[in-house]
Amino acid sequence: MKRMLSGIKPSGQLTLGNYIGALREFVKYQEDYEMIVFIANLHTLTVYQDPKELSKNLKDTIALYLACGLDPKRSTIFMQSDVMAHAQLGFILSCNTYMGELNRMTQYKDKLSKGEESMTSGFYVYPTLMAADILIYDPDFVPVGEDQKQHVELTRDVAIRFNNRYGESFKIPTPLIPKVGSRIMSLSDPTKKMSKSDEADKGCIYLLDKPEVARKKIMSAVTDLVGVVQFDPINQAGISNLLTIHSALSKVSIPDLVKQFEGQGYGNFKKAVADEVVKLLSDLQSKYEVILSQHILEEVLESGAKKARIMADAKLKLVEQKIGLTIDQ
Ligand code: ATP
Ligand code: LTN
Repeated sequence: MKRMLSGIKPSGQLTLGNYIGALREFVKYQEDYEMIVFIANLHTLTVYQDPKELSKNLKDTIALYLACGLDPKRSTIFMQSDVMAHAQLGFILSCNTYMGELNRMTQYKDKLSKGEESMTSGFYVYPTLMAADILIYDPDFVPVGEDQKQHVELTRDVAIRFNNRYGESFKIPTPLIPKVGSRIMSLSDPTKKMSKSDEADKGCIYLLDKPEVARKKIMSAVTDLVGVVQFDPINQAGISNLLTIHSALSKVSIPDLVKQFEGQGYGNFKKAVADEVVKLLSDLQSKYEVILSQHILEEVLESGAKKARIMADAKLKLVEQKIGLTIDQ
């Protein structure tokens, strides 16, 4: 069975973008792959987090993972900081990554161009920790949204370099980008990604939003003056985004939706999108409440970390031997 790995950074409440672009895909993948899914809590520290809020986000994230259908019996689910080998391999890999490579990372360049003054060094080297998260488990595939593809490409480059220098150590992973929904856009500014770290709350649907709040957000989503429901991301970014959301949730293809809403105004179409979103949120939230009431989260995380440590510690040991960090050469 091929192995697949991915992580979610719990730097805020999970969004509809995370669900469509990532979580929903993971649940499907566990049918056919050995899935390793972790909560990248160390990655959140690259920007300041309020400790209480972070802790709550971690709890909600893991509960929502389970509510979405990730099954701890089939998949390895754990918290990144519970497996210490990630951080240790992260440092080793940062010593095999050039600053020129990190300077080319889009997320870094974006922050730099915005004149961000409080950029931490952790943020700068974060792609090398991500490379460690991946390479330490030898996965075949890494499913990520479009925005993370560049990081998986860097991971491949670093792995190839390391293998050439020190001998075969890591499997070279392939990024997997979902076709529909790899980039759900903000409802208030459809030229930007729907993002949980975005301040504009209106543009983002959180999985724990009250259904009626989510409905309002969809109904007030930015559209255009064209007045025709059609897929044209350049000229009708808002409507195209809503089509993507509807299609991802209802599984009706975009061309079929366009036919279905031909000659109808945006109001009717938005209502249909809102119905799909409300259906999803109501279902997820009732499962989430049940999971919280069962008090199983710690047990799930500990048993996941136990499985993960066995794989990660073995890989770290091999790497340490290869680079001469041990005295048994
Ligand atoms: P941030 O919103 O803080 O920039 P993020 O949501 O991109 O962070 P993660 O939570 O780590 O970061 O993302 C988890 C997965 O969800 C990643 O694979 C990411 O690409 C995907 N994802 C996040 N936002 C969207 C979106 N708007 N559309 C599709 N996929 C998304
Ligand atoms: N960097 C990712 C989260 C992440 C991840 C990973 C994804 C951390 N480690 C390993 C896939 C594989 C993000 O910000 N979305």
